[in-house]
Amino acid sequence: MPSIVVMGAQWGDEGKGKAIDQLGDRVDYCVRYSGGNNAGHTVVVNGEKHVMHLLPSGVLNPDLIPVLGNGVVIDLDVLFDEIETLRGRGGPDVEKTMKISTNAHVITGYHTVIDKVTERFLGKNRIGTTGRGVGPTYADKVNRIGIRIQDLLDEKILRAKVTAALEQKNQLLIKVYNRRAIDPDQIADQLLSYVDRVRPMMADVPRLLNAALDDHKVLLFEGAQAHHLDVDHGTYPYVTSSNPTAAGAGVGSGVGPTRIDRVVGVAKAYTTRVGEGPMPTELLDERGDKIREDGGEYGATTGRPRRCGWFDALVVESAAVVNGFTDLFLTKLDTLTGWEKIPVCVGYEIDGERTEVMPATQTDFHHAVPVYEELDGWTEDITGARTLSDLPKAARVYVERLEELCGVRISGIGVGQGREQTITIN
Ligand code: 2SA
Ligand code: GDP
Ligand code: MG
Repeated sequence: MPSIVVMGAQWGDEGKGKAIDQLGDRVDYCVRYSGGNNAGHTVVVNGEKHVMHLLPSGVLNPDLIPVLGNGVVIDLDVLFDEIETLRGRGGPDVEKTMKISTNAHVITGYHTVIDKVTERFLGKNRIGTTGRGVGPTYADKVNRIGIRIQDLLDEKILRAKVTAALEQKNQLLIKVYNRRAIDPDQIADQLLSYVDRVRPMMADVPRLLNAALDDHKVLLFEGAQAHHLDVDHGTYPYVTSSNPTAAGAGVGSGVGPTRIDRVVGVAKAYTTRVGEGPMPTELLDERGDKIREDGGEYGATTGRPRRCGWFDALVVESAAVVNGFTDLFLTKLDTLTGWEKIPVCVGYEIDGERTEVMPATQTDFHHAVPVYEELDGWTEDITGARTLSDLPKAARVYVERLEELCGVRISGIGVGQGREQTITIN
C-alpha cells in the first residue's frame, strides 16, 4: 500500500498516534497535513510514553522522513522544543531529516494571544479551543495576511507582513480586549531567530512526495483532530479551523486524490469529546466519570478532562461515508471491560422522529436523543489478547456489531496503550 491516510472518525483522541505507530516500520514518509500543536498524539513504546504535538507520530522510526505539509500551522518554539525533547530522550534527531513545506503558515505570538482573549471574551459561547493560536492563524491564511515559513527567508518582507497583520489586530487588542499592543519587531525578531535552523528543512513538499510515490515509497498521511472537528464537515462552529478529513490530506500536502490508496478511520470503542459542542451520547453522571478514569481521558495537550459517553454508530458511519474509509482501527476496547451491559447508539429521536443517520442540520443534531441497543459486556482482562479468538465472546460480538453498524471492516483493535497491545485482523 503506497499511500495511506490515517484519521480520526469521531471528535479526536481516538488513538491515532497508536494506530500510526503500528504501521511505523513499513512507512517511508509520515506527513502531517492539517492542524498544529493543538494535536496531542500519544505513542507508548516499552512503557515509555511519547506525546507528539507537531512532530508526525511516526518519528520514533529513525528510517522514516517526517514531513509537515502546507496545511499545517507551525509554532516554531513548540517545534524546536519537541525536537530537543525527542533528542534528549535518545530518539532520532529529526532536525536532520524533517521536511517542512515552504507554504506552511506560522503561528506567531499574536495568534496565541488572540485565541486566548477571544475565548475569554466569548464566555459561555466559547468554542473550547486549545488556546494554541490555531484558529487565528488559519483565519489570517484565508484572509491572505498570514506569515508563511518561506517569509522567514526575507527579513524585509517578514517585517512588513508582520507589521501589516498587526495593524488591525492591535486596534482590536487595545479597544475591545483592553490589552497592550504587540510590537511587530519583537515578533519578527523571534521568528528570525529560527531562520538558520528552519532553512535546511524547507522543501518543495508536493514535488518531494510525488517523486517518492513514483519511487514506490510508502507514504502515511497523519490526520490531526478528526472528521467531526473538520471546519467543513464537522459540528460547526464547534470545530477546529482546518480540514482533518481524508480529502484534506491532498490539499494539505500537495498529493492528488488519484494517489491515495487507503483511508483508515480510527475510532474509540466509546465516544469522547473535548471542548464545547453537541455530543448526543455524553454521560453526565458517574458512568461518564468511570469511563474517563478507566480510559485516562484527559487532553494530551491541555490536560482538560474529556467528555465521555457510549459509542455512537451514527457519528462513525457518517465519517465513513464522507472519507471513504477502507477500514477502521478500533481502539480502547480494554477500557470497556467490566460493564455488565454496554449501550451502543444506533439511532436518534429528533423531535419525535427516528433517524438512523446523522441529521444534515445542526439544530436537529442539537435535539438528537440517542436510541440505544444494549450489548452484553465482559469481565475478563483483554489487555493480553493478540488475536480475535483471544477475546471473550461478548467482546467479539461487540466488535462485530460496531463493524455492521458503521459499514466498515475493522482491521485492527487496540487492547492497551502499548505498541504490542494490538489485535491485527487480516
Ligand atoms: P482549536 O484549538 O482551535 O483547534 O480548538 C477547536 C476545537 O477543536 C478541538 N480540538 C481537539 N479535540 C481533541 N483533541 C485535540 N488535541 C488535544 C488532545 C486536546 C487537549 O490530544 O487531547 O489536550 O485538550 C484537539 N485539538 C483541538 C478543541 O477541543 C475545540 O473543540
Ligand atoms: P490521538 O490524538 O488520536 O493520537 O489520541 P490521544 O493520544 O490524544 O489519546 C488517546 C489515548 O489513548 C492515549 O493516551 C493513548 O496512549 C491511549 N490509547 C490508544 N489506544 C489505546 C488502547 O487500545 N487501549 C488503551 N487503554 N489506551 C489506548
Ligand atoms: Mg489527541
